[in-house]
Amino acid sequence: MEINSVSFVKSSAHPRECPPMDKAEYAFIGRSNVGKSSLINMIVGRQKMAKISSTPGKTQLINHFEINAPDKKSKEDASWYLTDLPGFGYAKISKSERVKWERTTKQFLEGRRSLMCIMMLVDSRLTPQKVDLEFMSYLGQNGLPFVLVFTKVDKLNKSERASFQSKYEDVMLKQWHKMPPVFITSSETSEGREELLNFFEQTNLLF
Ligand SMILES: Nc1nc2c(ncn2[C@@H]2O[C@H](COP(=O)(O)OP(=O)(O)O)[C@@H](O)[C@H]2O)c(=O)[nH]1
Ligand SMILES: [Mg+2]
Repeated sequence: MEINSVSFVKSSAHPRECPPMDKAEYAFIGRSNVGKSSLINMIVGRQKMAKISSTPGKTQLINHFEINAPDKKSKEDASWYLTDLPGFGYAKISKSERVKWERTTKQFLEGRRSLMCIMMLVDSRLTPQKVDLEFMSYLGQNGLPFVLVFTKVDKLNKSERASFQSKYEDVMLKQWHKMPPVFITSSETSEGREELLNFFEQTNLLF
């Protein structure tokens, strides 16, 4: 899929400041440093669209990006939002900041009716982290649809590459009946980009 244009819409400190819910939307979430901003940049093909932070935990804003691309079916252009959400699980964050993050994020996820899917990012080098599993439980309990996106697969060696996914699934399937859709990505090599764009294109049709 080709992208015509991408633009930064706005940063919002609170869900009520977010742009109108008039377009299909996909929200990227995961622990600080998992690669959310890098993945958005990789998808849109622009190095500096979403800011890549070297200070984890710093971005506490909801960032909306608007993508415009030709639609295969209608032949007209379609536009939708990719949303970069504040990261979680940053060790040095204060309790009050964490509570605030949780309130704002949950309010956003539960109230954003145009949200088609939550892109749950996890680092492919790590075994399932407690905070990630807990967050996915919360999504499941609230009926919020999500897919699992493995990041940084360029950092895996051959044997890690062969086994990371099944190791992850072994843990997850203790808690879930089946796996959500999975995407395997690298912002370094652009692996997974076509699959993600196809997913957005297909899912946009449901809006
Ligand atoms: N090798 C590699 N590094 C990555 C990848 N994605 C992100 N990074 C690095 O991981 C760090 C955190 O990335 P960032 O996108 O800011 O994470 P965020 O906090 O989730 O938005 C940065 O130093 C990125 O360059 C990837 O796919 N491969
Ligand atoms: Mg970021």
